Amino acid sequence: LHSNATRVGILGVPFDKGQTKIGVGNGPAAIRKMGLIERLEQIEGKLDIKDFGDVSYEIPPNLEHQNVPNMKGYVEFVACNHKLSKSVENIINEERICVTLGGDHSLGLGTVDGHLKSKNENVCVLWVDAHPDLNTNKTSNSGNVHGMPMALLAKELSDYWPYLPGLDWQKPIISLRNIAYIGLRSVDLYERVVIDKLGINAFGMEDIENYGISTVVEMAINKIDPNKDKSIHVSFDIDALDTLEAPSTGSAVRGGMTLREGIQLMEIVHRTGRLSALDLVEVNPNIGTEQEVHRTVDAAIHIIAAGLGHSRRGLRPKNVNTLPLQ
Ligand code: 6HN
Ligand code: MN
Ligand code: MN
Ligand code: MN
Repeated sequence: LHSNATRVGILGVPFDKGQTKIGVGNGPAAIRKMGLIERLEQIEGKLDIKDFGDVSYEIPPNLEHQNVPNMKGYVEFVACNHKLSKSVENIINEERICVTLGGDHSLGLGTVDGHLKSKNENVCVLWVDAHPDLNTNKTSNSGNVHGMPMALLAKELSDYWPYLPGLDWQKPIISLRNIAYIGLRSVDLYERVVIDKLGINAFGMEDIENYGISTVVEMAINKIDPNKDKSIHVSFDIDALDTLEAPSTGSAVRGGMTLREGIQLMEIVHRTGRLSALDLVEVNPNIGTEQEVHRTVDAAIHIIAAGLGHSRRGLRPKNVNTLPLQ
């Protein structure tokens, strides 16, 4: 029955040590509780969904007393992402689209790493975010590692890091040529320098305003996957959306994408047929009123559903002849 169904794996990562606000670890539970899986089950063509639960991790004894200057929560960050990388690799190798629910965006290190190690190793990344998350421990003003995953993943930045204990499993193996940003509007000084110097594909809010979201998404995908043969990883930080659309998040920046633009972006990615991993991160149910939390979680579910084929045109009936239309 399900042989042609799109296979999906859901993975929760209740990780919050990449930043300092309480609550982002409750993101996966809030998204599940509001009915993510039930909403996905209504998608046309019926998905084959398996929930892999939440990632848990232990700190290996040799890591316990390690630290790196200006990287808060370093040990937890390393241990959690190591475990996460393996889980993502396994889920993709089961031929499932891996949907990772965060948690803060430092988990992007583990999800992209796991994707690159899977059999779909030819990966390109759409990083949908108000922020580029491209700081090193030397350039970060906050010391929060959720602002650093892209700089750890990038081949071109490997020389800018000090020795990172316990991170030997993570190879900085993706070239920034295979990455595109969409939604940027809060870029730190050195992030700006790196984006300009290395010519990173960066589509900011002004590009969305000038060209429209469809053209921006198509331009971004054409840049990072010109031969249409790569496996697409979307790392969607909910703060890419405007604060009015997604208020319950820790690094909100006004002037962002509408939910409509986010949905359109994900529908276009879905239609490529090459979506292989989707992270939905930075939903913090401890920020804002009950209504604001509801709005934010609902937006997250709309984004995920659009990426997995939910159509705003509605469902087609299985058998038109049985409809009471005479
Ligand atoms: N995020 N650029 C700021 C920093 O602290 O490095 C903000 C990072 C935000 C990270 O939202 O995933
Ligand atoms: Mn982010
Ligand atoms: Mn962000
Ligand atoms: Mn709704």
